[in-house]
Amino acid sequence: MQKGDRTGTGTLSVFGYQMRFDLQEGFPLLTTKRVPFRLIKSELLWFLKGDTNIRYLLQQNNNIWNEWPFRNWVQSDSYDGPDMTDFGRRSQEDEEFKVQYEEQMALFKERIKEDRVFAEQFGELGNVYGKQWRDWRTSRGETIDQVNKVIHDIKHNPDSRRLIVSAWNPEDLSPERAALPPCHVLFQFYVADGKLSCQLYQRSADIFLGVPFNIASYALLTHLIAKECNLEVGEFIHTLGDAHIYSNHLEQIKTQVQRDPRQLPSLSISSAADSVFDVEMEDIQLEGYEPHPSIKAPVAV
Ligand code: THF
Repeated sequence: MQKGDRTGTGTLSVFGYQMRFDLQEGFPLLTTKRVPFRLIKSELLWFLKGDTNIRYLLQQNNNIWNEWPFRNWVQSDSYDGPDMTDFGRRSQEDEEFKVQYEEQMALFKERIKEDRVFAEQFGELGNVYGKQWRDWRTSRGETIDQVNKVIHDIKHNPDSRRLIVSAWNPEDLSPERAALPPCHVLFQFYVADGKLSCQLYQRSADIFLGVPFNIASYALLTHLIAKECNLEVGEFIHTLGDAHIYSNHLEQIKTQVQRDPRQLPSLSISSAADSVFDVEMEDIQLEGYEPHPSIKAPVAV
């Protein structure tokens, strides 16, 4: 059904949908358009480090999280450039504005990379995934490393029905505490027949842009954790809450669904990295990825 949304873009939406991917059949990266896997890798490694500042992403030339800190910057008292109110929508409607926006964004990115103090203040997304996964703060002032704990539990108590990591922390949902409440809210592991499966609950799913990233990201996480725990990979089960197509992605999707899927690529992880926390970009390689060409679309902010 048609449904309004926070960003004002407009969507077609359904509530509740589930997909299953057998990770033994290949690595689930879309072949009906090229999905930039290096961005998925660097984002996941960034989450796993517990990092919540876009500086690391920019150093890896990954721009997928820039819009949120940029908005904080242009709304702050320290910003004195041209008015950037509603930059997402306006840069699509107004060519002249788009030039200005791109200039300001380029300056912002340079400054985050060059100026550490600026990055600490304006590159922060707040208590987003990395924080909740690795450094959840309790009311008693303790911290919980959920990812480390779940790996320990998979190794020592694989039948447990509590193999869960939650990014949803009700205390941290306001804009002052986090740039965006988590979309991929909670994941659970399951061990059977020597295989590790993972199910993700995603409350809000941007079908064209986000979901291909999210599937590949959790498939990669499952591979990494399975390797550390000496398990094979099982299934990735993706459960969606509000599954939506933004109205400005419809043409792109019409093109995409006319294409025939191709053979899935396979993943190889270097044996050099014992722990998921030591894995580096070069340790993860994709083989046999021959997708249809990429299809561009604007991200709703
Ligand atoms: N907000 C919205 N509206 N959609 C999302 O998918 C989304 N994410 C994260 C946070 N907020 C979101 C950010 N993840 C792209 C991909 C994933 C993102 C954000 C943006 C994107 O633009 N991908 C392009 C390539 C970009 C590039 O090459 O730099 C693509 O074609 O895939 C959901 O987790």
